[in-house]
Amino acid sequence: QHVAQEFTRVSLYFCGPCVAGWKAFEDSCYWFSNEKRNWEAARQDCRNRGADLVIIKSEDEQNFISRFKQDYWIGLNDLEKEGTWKWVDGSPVTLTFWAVGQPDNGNNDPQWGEEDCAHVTGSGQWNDRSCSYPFHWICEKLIILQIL
Ligand SMILES: [Ca+2]
Ligand SMILES: [Ca+2]
Repeated sequence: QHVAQEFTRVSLYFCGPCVAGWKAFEDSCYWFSNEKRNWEAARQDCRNRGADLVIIKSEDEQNFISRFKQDYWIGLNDLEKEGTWKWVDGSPVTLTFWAVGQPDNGNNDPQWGEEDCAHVTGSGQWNDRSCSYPFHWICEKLIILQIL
């Protein structure tokens, strides 16, 4: 048991808490896609990785995400009921970082169509966009430490 504990401690120190390709931040690992996909396909990719689209729960996490200065799908949509935003894990949306004037559901402009999925923009603020639009995406997985 002592050896197992020591192994965990040493591997966390040298390898970090996340597997290769994932970035650690607080108690989660994050994966940033190189490709662009629609929201549903992006979410499916995260689920295939044992994760889900990122859920932003704090100002620190928002700052971490916005450091990458790119459009990324996040795990937030109002697909079920227009104007009622929900995180993919069903948790309530308490803290938001919408850009000024957003979400606007496409502002009734046929050019944009219905906008039911949320993404972070290059400036880090959130916007709603048609779920069929291809963006990069961020997956998040909780770090579960099992110290034997
Ligand atoms: Ca909408
Ligand atoms: Ca919008």
